[in-house]
Amino acid sequence: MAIDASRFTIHPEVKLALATGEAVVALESTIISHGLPSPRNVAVAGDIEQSVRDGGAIPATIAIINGVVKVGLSAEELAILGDPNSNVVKVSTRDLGPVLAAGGHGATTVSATSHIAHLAGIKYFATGGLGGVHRGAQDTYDESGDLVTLARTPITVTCAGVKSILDVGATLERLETLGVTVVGFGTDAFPGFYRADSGFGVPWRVDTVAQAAAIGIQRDAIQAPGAVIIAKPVTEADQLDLALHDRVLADGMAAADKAGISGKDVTPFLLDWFHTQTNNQSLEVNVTLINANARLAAEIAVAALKS
Ligand code: PSU
Ligand code: MN
Repeated sequence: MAIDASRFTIHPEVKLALATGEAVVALESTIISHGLPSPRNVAVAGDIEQSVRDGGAIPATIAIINGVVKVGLSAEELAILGDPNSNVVKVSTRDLGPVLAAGGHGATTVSATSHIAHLAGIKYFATGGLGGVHRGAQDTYDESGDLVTLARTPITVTCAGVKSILDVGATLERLETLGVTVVGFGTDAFPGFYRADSGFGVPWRVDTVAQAAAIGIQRDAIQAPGAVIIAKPVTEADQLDLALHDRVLADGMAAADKAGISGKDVTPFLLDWFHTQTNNQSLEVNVTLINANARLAAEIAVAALKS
């Protein structure tokens, strides 16, 4: 079935960039609606787009507004997503049909954003941290829908690893099983989101944007079905203190358990817990790393055009 054009609109600037073969970078919207506090979220959303422009590419933030998929948003649409009163649903791939059918607003996760970006012909995507296998998943089976979408979506995702609230080792094992390529950018250590080093290694490493771009190009050429993850660590100067991180995480998981938080609410709960309990230090780390990732994704997209 063809895409329903009345339900899928590409912003004119993004459309032109795609038609003329310019570099385009997709951005997710869950981080705006469910990952960052209002009103800072809207300002940060604008900054992330600017970071993509600074890297030489056109940003395409993806969301659902009034039941229409939007690839590239206006300032008004970013404001809707950032407003806690707008009733924005957190949308993973499984939620796309229901939210479109209901005609509501949706903020897309890494999973739904990758899917939509690929449909729109966008090959590069920047985010903060991927979802993955939650700690305690052997009992809860809580594993992010991001993993299976990345397994079947040929896109290059620049991120700071997976969120440190997860079971990082188990997530890396699942990424291997699912055929997702994990590459450290300038590092042999898999980044730990708020921390530069998660304590786990990466199977592949690159040190230049040209090398990073080449991997996506060869993945496309051989039609490997999965994503390439370019994992860029936050700098050691910018990372969250380890003792603070571990203490806040342990308290947050206990609090989530006590409050009966489950399913799609776990990640937003823990992110908010971090921001509150670290006096917004985690928020600053999050903002710093996502802007750095947006810029790097743009540079990789530009490098791919030249090769
Ligand atoms: N990383 C962040 N902030 C976020 C998320 C990731 O720094 O808000 C979001 C992403 O949209 C990711 C989602 O896809 O959390 C994963 O949620 P879950 O664990 O419920 O699949
Ligand atoms: Mn989950």
